[in-house]
Amino acid sequence: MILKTLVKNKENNKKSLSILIDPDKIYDTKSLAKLVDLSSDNGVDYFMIGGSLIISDNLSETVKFVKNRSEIPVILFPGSNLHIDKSADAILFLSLISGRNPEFLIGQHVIAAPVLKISNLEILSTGYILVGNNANTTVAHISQTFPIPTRKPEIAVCTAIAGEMLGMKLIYLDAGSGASEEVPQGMIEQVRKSIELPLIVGGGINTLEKVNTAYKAGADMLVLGTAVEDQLKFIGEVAGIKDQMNR
Ligand code: 1GP
Repeated sequence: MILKTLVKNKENNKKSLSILIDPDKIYDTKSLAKLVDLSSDNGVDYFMIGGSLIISDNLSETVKFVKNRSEIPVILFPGSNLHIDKSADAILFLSLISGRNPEFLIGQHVIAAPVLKISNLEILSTGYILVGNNANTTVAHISQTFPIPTRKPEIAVCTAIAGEMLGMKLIYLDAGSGASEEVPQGMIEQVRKSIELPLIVGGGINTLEKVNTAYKAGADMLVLGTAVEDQLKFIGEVAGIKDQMNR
């Protein structure tokens, strides 16, 4: 059970690391194999597979490939109710609580629910909070929502508290894939202090300094995508920081 592990890790202040694989971005099997092997060797905790678009039809192939090659659990990170693959281990059942688009708050969920109910996927109910100063990103455009501005941590705090009160099990602060500005340290700290739930942080984390800062500010799990695609050796370096913190 992934949720149980995440809750226990949070209680013990143990950090975890997820690598995001966007099926649209990694085309050749050789580089995907390398990414998976390096992740296994370095103790990466989870793979997340997904993205807000998924233009290619590589999703189920990617999940299968990763599952065949490693023991690391695969969590789907869906951009819509079309992005379900039953051979994964779990799915982030995301409600986009920073936005006010009913489709992404509850609409897609209603459509996906019966399919998910009969799958073996672990359902991870997640309050998904987009952060950033630019509504000009893929995720903002596709979701037709505005992110929470980086200088408004209090909105993120109230949103996370509401998510927790609504019974969600995880909170995910995301600056969006490839973001030029990551979720600010102060916002992570304030959200961390306001909720008991495990806190996931991602988007634009592309240096070891940012990794350190986000973990220290209170992120229980970091999600890294773009920086890993750019340089596979980043996996080992980040895992090193995580291990050091968990010692
Ligand atoms: C995006 O948080 C993830 O949803 C990862 O972002 O690709 O910027 O690492 P990056």
